[in-house]
Amino acid sequence: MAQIFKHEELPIPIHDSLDPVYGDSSQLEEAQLRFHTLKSKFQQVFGHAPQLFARSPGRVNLIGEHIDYEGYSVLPMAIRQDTIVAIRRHDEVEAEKVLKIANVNDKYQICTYPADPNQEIDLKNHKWGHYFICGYKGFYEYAKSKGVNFGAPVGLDVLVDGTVPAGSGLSSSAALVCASTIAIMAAFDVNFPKKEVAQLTCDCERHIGTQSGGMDQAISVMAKTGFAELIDFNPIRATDVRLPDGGTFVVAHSLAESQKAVTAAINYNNRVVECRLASILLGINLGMKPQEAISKAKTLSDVEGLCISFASTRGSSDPALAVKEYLKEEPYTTTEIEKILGESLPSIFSTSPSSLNVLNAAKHFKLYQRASHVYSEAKRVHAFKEAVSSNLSDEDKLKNLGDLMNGSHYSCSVLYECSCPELEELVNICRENGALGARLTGAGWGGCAVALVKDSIVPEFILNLKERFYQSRIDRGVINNNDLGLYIFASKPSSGAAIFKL
Ligand code: NG1
Repeated sequence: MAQIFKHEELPIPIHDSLDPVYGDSSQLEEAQLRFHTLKSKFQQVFGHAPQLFARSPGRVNLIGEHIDYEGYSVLPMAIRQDTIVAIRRHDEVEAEKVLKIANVNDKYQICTYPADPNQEIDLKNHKWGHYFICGYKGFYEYAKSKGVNFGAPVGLDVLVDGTVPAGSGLSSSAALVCASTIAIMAAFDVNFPKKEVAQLTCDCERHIGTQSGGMDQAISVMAKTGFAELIDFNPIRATDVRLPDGGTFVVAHSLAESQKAVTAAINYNNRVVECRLASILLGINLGMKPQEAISKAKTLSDVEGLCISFASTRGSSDPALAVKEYLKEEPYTTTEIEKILGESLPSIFSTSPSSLNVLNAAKHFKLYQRASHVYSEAKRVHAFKEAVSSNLSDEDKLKNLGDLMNGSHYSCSVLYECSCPELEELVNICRENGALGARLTGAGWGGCAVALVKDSIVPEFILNLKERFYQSRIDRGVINNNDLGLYIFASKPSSGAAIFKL
């Protein structure tokens, strides 16, 4: 325990060479090339060398989907793909007080923002550079809360290089927000404990308009090579999980891009609002007064105790029993819910513009299905962790984990409705080709699937997936054959965020 506590208390590591993060193999050569390119491009764009670099990895969530924002633990691991941010802070005397954010990938045009940390992010006009501004605003808000004053804002030159595919469910957005925030911190010569950086980056990513949980930022900041992590919230905490030998997680992209920020009102934030409404209705049915439920039941974990007390009257400890008893399967209309609450929904959500967008777009609310998913998925996370630490043979452990992953996918697809036809096809092909389990990973509605595959069949598995899923897409020109490695890869747990002063 003492050691885990220490890890979270430690600041973001600062390295003067690449090998502590990128190892000493071909990955190191690749990284050396990336950093070299970044340096020369920085010089070319800004006429100066960068002051330092920060990197933060993407992640694949092994189990625990759409439950972090409900306060439940999740179990992701960091992947090798990451985002590197090169930065230079201007001197106070330099006239130009502007943030210039460029990307090594020409697809992303240079974005310019004022250096004002209080600026509003223009959510109607989505730009990739907004994610940097999330970090920028978050950094100043955090400094203010700690009573640190950095004086008048100065200009920043920034160059980004990311290898986490965008909209893939592998947390490209969190990798960018975390790397940006950490680069800004380092440029101002400050560093904070990892658990504080995890919380701060989670809070600041919400400036983009999604009501995200803290999983992605927590794993990106706190990951350790060789371990998946069980992430708990309130407060954020990471516990190492060593995965059983003999199995490999293969990540495969469905090639459907999930535009989470753009579709938030009908997808991601819609589910957050549905979970809140389900919590309030459960609270009322389990004895709370409507006003009390509205003010206290923010997430399904807030009413879990009441649900368990109810279940205990039936000889069970499963909160889902209360869901079955008190929520109806048919979707609820706004009028129906308002009648139960005695208050209009826009008034309940009046302080959250992104929730008001959800209310405007929603035709009905599937409360039974969403709550059933959350409570069952939370149990699967713990079952996963228990299976890993059990006395079972590695083979039986892997089989158990595979079954839990399949259960998670079913729940995401049928109850939470966050899958899509491409993901369904991909997950089925994975299972038909020998995966012990396969599921969508991340927010869903596109992006990646993760499959648990016996080590011995990994090359054959990847070849089969190429033939059955990717070949027709290569033939249609959706992707290039040479890029296949970007869309399907086996992944080992890699390390978390770091600062480089090279
Ligand atoms: P991705 O897959 O990165 O969009 C999102 C949320 C997570 C979590 C998952 C679903 C952000 C930054 N991340 O992940 O917190 O809720 O969906 O489990 O919004």
